[in-house]
Amino acid sequence: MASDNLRERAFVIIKPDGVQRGLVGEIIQRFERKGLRLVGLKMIHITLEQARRQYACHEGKPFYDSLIKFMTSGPSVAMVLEGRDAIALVRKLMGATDPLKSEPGTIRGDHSVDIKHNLVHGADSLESYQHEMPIYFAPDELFDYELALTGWMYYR
Ligand code: IDP
Ligand code: MG
Repeated sequence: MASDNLRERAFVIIKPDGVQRGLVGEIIQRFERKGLRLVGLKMIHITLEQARRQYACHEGKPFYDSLIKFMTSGPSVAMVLEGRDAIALVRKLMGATDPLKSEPGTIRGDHSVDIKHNLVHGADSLESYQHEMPIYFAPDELFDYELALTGWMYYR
């Protein structure tokens, strides 16, 4: 069931392959069109330390070293999106990790063929949001504002 919190925040990274492939606008547009609004946005080159902190949960897995190398290989775009059930919505719009499982209509389902080069990262729970977002954003880099269209998007 949908929550009453219209201000849940989700953390997303467009990975280096998304920047290299010129898909930054396409990916941001999908989130905006759905009704999520940007409250933070910046281009970053993820450092080794940031990547290790972000992916601490995957340390020791066979793909860990190659994932860290990939994520630090070039510029990425980090963002925070806000809206009802933002975390789950972002994950739905992203699609599954495995290209054979990501449905057409999702970002990964429409644009990626590889389990590693899958264009986007999205924190998958409130706990991971709280762990990951502060690695990249300072509090004054996030914006509180109202959208005039809110009343047309949400039943209250
Ligand atoms: P997620 O990004 O959909 O949450 P996770 O299982 O958390 O997927 O894995 C983190 C990232 O590690 C993936 O997005 C992908 O880039 C990479 N990855 C996951 N599994 C594999 C694998 O089996 N081989 C290579 N890279 C992988
Ligand atoms: Mg994950």
